Amino acid sequence: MATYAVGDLQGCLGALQCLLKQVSFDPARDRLWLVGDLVNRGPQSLETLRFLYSIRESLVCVLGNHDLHLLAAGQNIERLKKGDTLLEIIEAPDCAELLDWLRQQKLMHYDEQRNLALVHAGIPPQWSLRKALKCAAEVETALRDDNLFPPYLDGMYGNDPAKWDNDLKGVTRLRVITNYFTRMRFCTAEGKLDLKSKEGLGTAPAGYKPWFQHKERKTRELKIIFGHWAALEGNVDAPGIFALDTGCVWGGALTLMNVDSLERLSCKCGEHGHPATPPVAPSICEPSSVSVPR
Ligand SMILES: [Mn+2]
Repeated sequence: MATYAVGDLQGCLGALQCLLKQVSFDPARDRLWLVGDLVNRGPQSLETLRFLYSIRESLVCVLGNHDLHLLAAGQNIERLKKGDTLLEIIEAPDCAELLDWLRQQKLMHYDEQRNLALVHAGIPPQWSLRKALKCAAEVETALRDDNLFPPYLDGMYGNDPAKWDNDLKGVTRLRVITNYFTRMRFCTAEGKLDLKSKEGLGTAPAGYKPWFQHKERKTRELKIIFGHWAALEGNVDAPGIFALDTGCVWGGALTLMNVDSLERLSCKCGEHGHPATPPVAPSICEPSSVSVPR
């Protein structure tokens, strides 16, 4: 049995199948961890989701901002933005089944034996492992609760407040938690977010750093696998931190890592006879509208 983690799929099913073939992935024996952003922008969002659903017993999946956006659009189709490629999912006959499965997924997975966490964007520096798990669980509970689910999705969008406060309540509290786990790149040591900057390590706004670079970070003993940040190109300068988003949907490659040997493989869309990926939006990695979580 082997355990692999794979970067942001965003509908790049061809590249995923290329990688699974390379490692002779067997769903009956092996495990696949997904950093989230399973869908959107890429060519085969619906088929990607269907494939993942078919091997769901072999998956560990955390949700990304695009997955949450899909859940929100599934409740209200008017939330779809230019460049989203999610309509095919919402109009599919098996949409309810697929989104019901997606709703059950987590914001954070923690593997105690490996001392390893899986998140989409990151864990803010001011949170301990215990705190992070507790906060992730608050959102996971809202996702699974029929009464909390609609107001959570309504209140999820937005950049404010930029910083965690234990006294936050309701959907505002859930929004900040969601922004940390699914959208964060740069923040201060106290966890104040800058959600506008999306480029590489050297482009931090004054006073901010990549979330994993703060030396005060409370989870620095924990190994963390994350995606979301294509501009890093899989490279970080922090021990125990593994960036897997290598921008497949933007003409880069999809990266798969064996979580024990740390060996990495990559496949580009279009390689090995798999369909090429024409990204819908030309040059940006995420929705340009501020009303969409990035
Ligand atoms: Mn993302």
